[in-house]
Amino acid sequence: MALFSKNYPPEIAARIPPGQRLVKTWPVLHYGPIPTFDGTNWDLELAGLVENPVTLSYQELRALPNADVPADMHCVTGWTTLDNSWHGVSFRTLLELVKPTPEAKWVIAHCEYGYTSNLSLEAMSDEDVLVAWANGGQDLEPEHGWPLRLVVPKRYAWKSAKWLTGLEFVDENKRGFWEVRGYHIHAEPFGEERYSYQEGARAELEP
Ligand SMILES: Nc1nc2c(c(=O)[nH]1)N[C@H]1C(S)=C(S)[C@@H](COP(=O)(O)O)O[C@H]1N2
Ligand SMILES: [Mo]
Repeated sequence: MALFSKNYPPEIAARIPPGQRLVKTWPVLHYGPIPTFDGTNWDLELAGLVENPVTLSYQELRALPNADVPADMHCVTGWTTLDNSWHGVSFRTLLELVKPTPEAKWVIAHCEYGYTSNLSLEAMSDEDVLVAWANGGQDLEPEHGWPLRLVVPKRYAWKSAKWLTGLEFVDENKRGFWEVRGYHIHAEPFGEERYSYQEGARAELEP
């Protein structure tokens, strides 16, 4: 409808998934309170079906090879931001460290206050997936996930779990916080995979 259409140049329009609108500011969106972080009492636990489970202190995590990842962001409520620049550690670097066993097919992100999200290991293994502590050259604000968040650019942003405390490798699909509330396990914005009823019968089993 003309009322809602914006005349973006084609190269911009091509980056806005169906049903999404571009916003200029960076909205804050989450369920529940914002945790505080004072630099102590924090670690990242990498566990489950891996050869080498590790618990990383904040210093240990940041000492791993760092990565810069440009990415767009799409929230299932309808907003999209373009050209974010994330800084952190590539998920692939964490994979090399822990070495998932062949049985590992899914990854559960665990966060402060019990928020979880799940994704297939295949989706997580994309080269642009990272755990990040900075955006646009600045440390993340607490409301955007400080001290660490997951970033999965090619999936709706509820998969980009803020206040990350652990990544668990499992052999079956265990739905996360929004996934049990009717949202999609794969959540690809360009396929408009918003809701679980769109998943199809095999989705519970097939990564
Ligand atoms: N721990 C946690 N992470 C979360 C959420 C949440 O409720 N808790 N909400 C998700 C949703 S729905 C979105 S759209 C993004 C928003 O990230 P932002 O607030 O940095 O824009 O965070 C995601 N990560
Ligand atoms: Mo969202």
